[in-house]
Amino acid sequence: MTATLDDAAQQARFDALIDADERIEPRDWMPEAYRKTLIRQISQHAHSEIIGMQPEGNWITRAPSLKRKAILIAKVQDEAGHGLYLYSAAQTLGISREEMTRQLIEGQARYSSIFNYHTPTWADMGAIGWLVDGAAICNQVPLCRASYGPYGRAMVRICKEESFHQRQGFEILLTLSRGTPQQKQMAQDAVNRWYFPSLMMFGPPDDESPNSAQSMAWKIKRFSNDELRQRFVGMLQPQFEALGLECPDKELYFDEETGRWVMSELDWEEFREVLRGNGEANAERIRHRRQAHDEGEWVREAAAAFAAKQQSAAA
Ligand code: FAQ
Repeated sequence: MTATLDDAAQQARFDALIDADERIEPRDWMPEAYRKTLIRQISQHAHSEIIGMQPEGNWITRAPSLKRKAILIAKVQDEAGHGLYLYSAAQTLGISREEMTRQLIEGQARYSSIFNYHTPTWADMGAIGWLVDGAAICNQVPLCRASYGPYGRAMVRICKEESFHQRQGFEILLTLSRGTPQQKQMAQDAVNRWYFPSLMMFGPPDDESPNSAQSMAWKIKRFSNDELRQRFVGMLQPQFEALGLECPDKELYFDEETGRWVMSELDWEEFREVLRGNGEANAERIRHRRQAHDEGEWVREAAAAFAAKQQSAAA
């Protein structure tokens, strides 16, 4: 029946679903700009999960015990799974997995700025789990209510796994913080390096965020970049105390009057440079991903041959 509706009626039906906080599903008509925005955000998100495997994957062979190694392997594997759910959600919008992969390995696609930093010490695994997965949860819990059904549903499972990831990162830092003075220093040093970049994961300040207003009107995003950053900073402060570590932002205070955290100015020039591809690890991340893609060609060929064989057997 919807196929007979004209554009204005389709738009009115779409607006009514959004207003009523109902979900848009792949079968539904949607404005072209809504589809494009979702493809942009979901594919960037998927790429982040996939590229995000690299900084931690780098430590799998060097984790300090068998138990730590098993946990880290499981975590990195979870991130691969998140990438796959998200690529599948994006595919429901009409873009192919091949096209998204091409955009990534040819360096045309964005992925989170945070994965362009190096991981020189074991404590970085703690800082990534606590701060990076922590920021990811803060950003992604509201996305469980995103107006596009396949995206919101993918986020539910992803968030459950991310909260395990955050706790494992916290526990690594706690163990180091209660260890020798050198171990505690290593934990503090990792937190010093990851704290500010993790705050930039939420995106540019609201007055420089071109996509926020429309994404919020469409109920893809439920909170602005700065609102989520505020929430995250507040969440971290008691955890710093529990860890016995210091917050690297020495100017941070809570303004009782406005009810907001006042933090030192983030280095937005550094953020822009990372987005331009000039972060410390951008080139390495893409080179590595391209190499993995090339080396995986025989696996894709074998999977396609197997699928064709099954199909002809079923015919
Ligand atoms: N990095 O107008 P806005 C994870 C771009 S998953 C790079 O504010 P929007 C799990 C933005 O794309 C982490 N680019 O944009 C894990 C836009 O450029 P465009 C990923 C950024 O979309 C843990 C331009 O700046 N999470 O960590 C960044 O409304 C450990 C203007 O920005 C998600 O992707 C950035 N940080 O808001 C995995 C969550 N920020 O596209 C492994 C879903 C902004 O116009 C290990 N995404 N840009 O060329 C979102 O919530 C939103 O897309 C934001 C940005 C909040 C990231």
